[in-house]
Amino acid sequence: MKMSTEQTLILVKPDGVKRGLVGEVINRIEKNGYKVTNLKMLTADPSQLTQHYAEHKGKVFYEPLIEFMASGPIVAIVAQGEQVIEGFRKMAGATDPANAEAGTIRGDLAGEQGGKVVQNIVHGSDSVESANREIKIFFGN
Ligand code: DAT
Ligand code: MG
Repeated sequence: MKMSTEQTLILVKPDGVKRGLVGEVINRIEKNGYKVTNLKMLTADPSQLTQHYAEHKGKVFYEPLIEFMASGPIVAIVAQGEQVIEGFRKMAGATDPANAEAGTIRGDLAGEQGGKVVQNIVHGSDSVESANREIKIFFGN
């Protein structure tokens, strides 16, 4: 099996922060054997969000997504560990919480978001390239 220690960018989105789920998300990261190597709370500015979500520009959910992500404080976390990128995405569960399995963050905790897919508690990078790019957006060089 290929060994690779990676870093990923995790965001606890405004719904997660408002609902008091910051500790729960960090606890799950650490329980799965990953290390938190950087962390901060911030209200994202539009330029951070348009860079972060550039791949989704033009999609129907793009504007609501950006607006929602700017609607309140978020917590940005860098987590490190063996294949943490894929590992955290498994922990997060399906993008639409309605399809997320029990045992995942979205499946267990995003139950009452009334069908709003944008309110799915967490973001996790989807590749090494995305992780490096996204960590820079939120933590600088
Ligand atoms: P993920 O966050 O699982 O990587 P993504 O990168 O495809 O998902 O989309 C980014 C965010 O945009 C996602 O967390 C929630 C929102 N989103 C994605 N697909 C959506 C849809 N069909 N309707 C509404 N919001 C959506
Ligand atoms: Mg994504």
